[in-house]
Amino acid sequence: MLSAFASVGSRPYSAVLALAALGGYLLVCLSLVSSDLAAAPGAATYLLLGCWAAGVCILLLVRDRPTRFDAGSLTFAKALWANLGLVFVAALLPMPVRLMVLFVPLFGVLYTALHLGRGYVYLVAGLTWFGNVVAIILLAAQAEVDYRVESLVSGVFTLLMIAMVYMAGEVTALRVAFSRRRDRLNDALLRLSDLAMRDELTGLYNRRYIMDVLGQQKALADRGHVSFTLCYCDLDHFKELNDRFGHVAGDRALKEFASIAKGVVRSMDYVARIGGEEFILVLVGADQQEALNVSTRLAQRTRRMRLGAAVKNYRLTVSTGIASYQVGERIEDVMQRADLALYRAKASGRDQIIIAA
Ligand code: GH3
Ligand code: MG
Ligand code: MG
Repeated sequence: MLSAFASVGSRPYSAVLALAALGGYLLVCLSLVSSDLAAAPGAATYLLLGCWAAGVCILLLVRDRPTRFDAGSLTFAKALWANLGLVFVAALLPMPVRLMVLFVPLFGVLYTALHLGRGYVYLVAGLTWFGNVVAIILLAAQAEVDYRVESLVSGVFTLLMIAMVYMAGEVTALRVAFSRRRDRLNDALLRLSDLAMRDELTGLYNRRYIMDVLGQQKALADRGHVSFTLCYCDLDHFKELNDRFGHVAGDRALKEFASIAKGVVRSMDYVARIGGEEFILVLVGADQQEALNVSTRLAQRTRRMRLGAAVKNYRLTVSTGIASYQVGERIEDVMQRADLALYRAKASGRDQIIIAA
């Protein structure tokens, strides 16, 4: 019953399964009640079982809030209700069978520890124990009971419940430790995948990642969806900047250029550093004219770029080659066309933007 309850909502037909478990359970109760095996049932017992069955139906109808853990959807109410049903029916049973049935709610407490927090586990355990006391008091009110046997059973049940609560605490602690470790691993995985796709110095996408992006954009364009235009940028005379002002100033210029480049594109575009002072802008859905506008803004801002107090009177510029993707061509082809345009921009004096033929 407990696991049928736990699976409600997590598997197809799980509510039907839980209802079938409830039907079977009630069938056992009724056959016990109608046989002379059961310990003298009365109106109160029927009332209790009726309330319990109604509670099960309500719990099956109520939509649970998702729990922190993925396994099933066992809530506190479901766990408690399943356990209470068991201790109530156990009180009706003749002695050896009753002891066996009383073991089930004990395992129910352990099972609850797989799904719920420590506090709820203690509550389920305490209320199950209390439910058992109520069931025995009800039984004693309706039929002759041997108080010595009842006290012995209750005592053993109490001790076993304490042991189960202890074990449930250990299970919860293990589960919490595992879930913390899983969270840490997920964080590390996220960090690693971020490192794998980004350039360390500028934080822009790296060559590997931008090649993947280009593959995806090509697939979209070839299927008649949105196309793209490439801007291949190379900083002019960058070696000179390094030679005159040092690598630290060069690194600073690269970072500054990266942030300018990110600022001139839209959020759907991509900016990558593909080599030392070479960058690629992938402008999604943009044509050559739009790419020219973006590149012009980039060139203007690069000229105005501040390189720090140590680098005075040095104007950094950028040359750009633009190529729009033509359906069916290879990624290497469009990159080569942009590269050739960039080469022409360099050849015509740098600080130029050339559109590929
Ligand atoms: P051109 O105008 O023809 O592009 O000339 P250039 O000097 O920019 O080109 P070249 O290829 O001769 O030199 C590129 C320089 O970029 C050389 C290298 O020291 C520098 N560089 C490459 N990666 C880094 C980096 O991560 N940090 C710094 N500071 N410099 C770098
Ligand atoms: Mg270069
Ligand atoms: Mg250069």
